[in-house]
Amino acid sequence: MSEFTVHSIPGSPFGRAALATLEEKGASCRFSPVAPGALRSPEHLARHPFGRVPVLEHNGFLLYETQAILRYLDRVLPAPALTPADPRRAARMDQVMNVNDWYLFQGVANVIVFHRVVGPRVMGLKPDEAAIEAAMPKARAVFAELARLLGEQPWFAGDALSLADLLVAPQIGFFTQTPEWTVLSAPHPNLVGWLARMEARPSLQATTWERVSEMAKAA
Ligand SMILES: N[C@@H](CCC(=O)N[C@@H](CS)C(=O)NCC(=O)O)C(=O)O
Repeated sequence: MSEFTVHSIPGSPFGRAALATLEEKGASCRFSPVAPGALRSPEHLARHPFGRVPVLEHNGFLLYETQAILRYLDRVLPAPALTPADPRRAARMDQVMNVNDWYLFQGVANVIVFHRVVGPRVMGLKPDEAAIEAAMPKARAVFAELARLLGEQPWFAGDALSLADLLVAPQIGFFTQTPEWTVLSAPHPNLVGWLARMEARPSLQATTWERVSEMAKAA
């Protein structure tokens, strides 16, 4: 049995970042599906008091918050390193990870991706067009800033893949399934190229919504 267990929901971009990081490290893991209706169950709240996913379990050690999970994996599985040694590159990595959590997810992905992709697919909801429209100015600003931070580098922290790429790619990947992507991506060919490089990686290919749903069925 694998020493790592990821408790998550298929389709969760944060869960995918944890799974993709394990893939990049060549580490196997057990996927433990959490039913969306069970997020507030006593069993799950004992793992994650805020009732979210993912949660990593490693030989009895439980950890929630995706950034903490990714950094922990990078420490206990040091090769290949996914944090730059150079302080400024590492700072850029940290900055992009926070942009993901504070500006891309909050008020942008959790509105646009929710109403366009997750709500319709998981709950059969109709998109709230007014909410999507209201989120667009912030979405434009966030994509412009991510494109600026990426610049002409292959990866967000420079020449080598880092935890920032693995956290952001699952989140941005969802936008390609929305009509808003045409407008949001048009000014940023560097971001489009980066996403194509990310999605071609075996770690991302192994952790699509469909592949994680298969893991959940097999669990
Ligand atoms: N800050 C958390 C965010 C995790 C998060 O929001 N996960 C979503 C799924 S992608 C979730 O659990 N949503 C359940 C809910 O909002 O009730 C992390 O980095 O792990």
